[in-house]
Amino acid sequence: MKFKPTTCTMDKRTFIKISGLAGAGIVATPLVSTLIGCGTAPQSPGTAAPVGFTLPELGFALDALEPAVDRATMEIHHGRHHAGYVRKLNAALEGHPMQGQSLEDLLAQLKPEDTGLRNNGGGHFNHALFWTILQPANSPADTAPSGPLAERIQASFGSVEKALEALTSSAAKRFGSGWAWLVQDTSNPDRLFVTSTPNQDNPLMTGVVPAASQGRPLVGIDVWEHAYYLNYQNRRTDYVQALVKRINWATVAGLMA
Ligand code: MN3
Repeated sequence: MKFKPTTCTMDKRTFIKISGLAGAGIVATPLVSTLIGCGTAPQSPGTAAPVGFTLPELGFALDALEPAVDRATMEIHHGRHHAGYVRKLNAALEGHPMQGQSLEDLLAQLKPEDTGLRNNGGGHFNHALFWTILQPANSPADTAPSGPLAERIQASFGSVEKALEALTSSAAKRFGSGWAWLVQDTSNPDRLFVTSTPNQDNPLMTGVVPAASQGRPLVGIDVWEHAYYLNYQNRRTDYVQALVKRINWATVAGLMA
């Protein structure tokens, strides 16, 4: 059974319900893009309805990630940067043959020269995932991986600490703007790995990123300066170390195939 969103806006309650069910093995596990992704808004016959993706709401208050991420950074990051990717993605899709496709399908078809869709489609997906896998400091949700996710981390990295070290190191070494990822190998679901990509590229862009970076993204860490510079200035590693403590591992487990 494939989850079909009824609107283009991510609904956190729906997401939690679905990821909970998915964790119990009842339904196929959705990618975040499936939850946010429809290229066309519902249309009534005879109306010129607006077409496109919409900015998903945050599932928490703007200051809920403090002190790891400050409120001002969140305001600008979600309300301006992410909103800008959505707006430019919709503009790039106007009259484009890929208009109306899910974000996941769109990303998988991109070629390196599809600059507008690559930067803004990636920007929309990456940020939607980012907001989804973070949780407030006072959240009652799981704070450590468990079940199959914990087993796969153990088998792939040796321990959760080593997995987080690999992720933090990958984030620190990414030169310039980009993302560090925890990825599930699509041909061997028991294998998780860490990689990084430049700009707004991501592991779903199989026509763009190297084979070693392709797979199912479970965690994305934004290392663009806009994600941390107000509070951390050039201390990227401090930001990443604080951020990985805010990962909602129950949500991440629900994103695994
Ligand atoms: Mn960003």
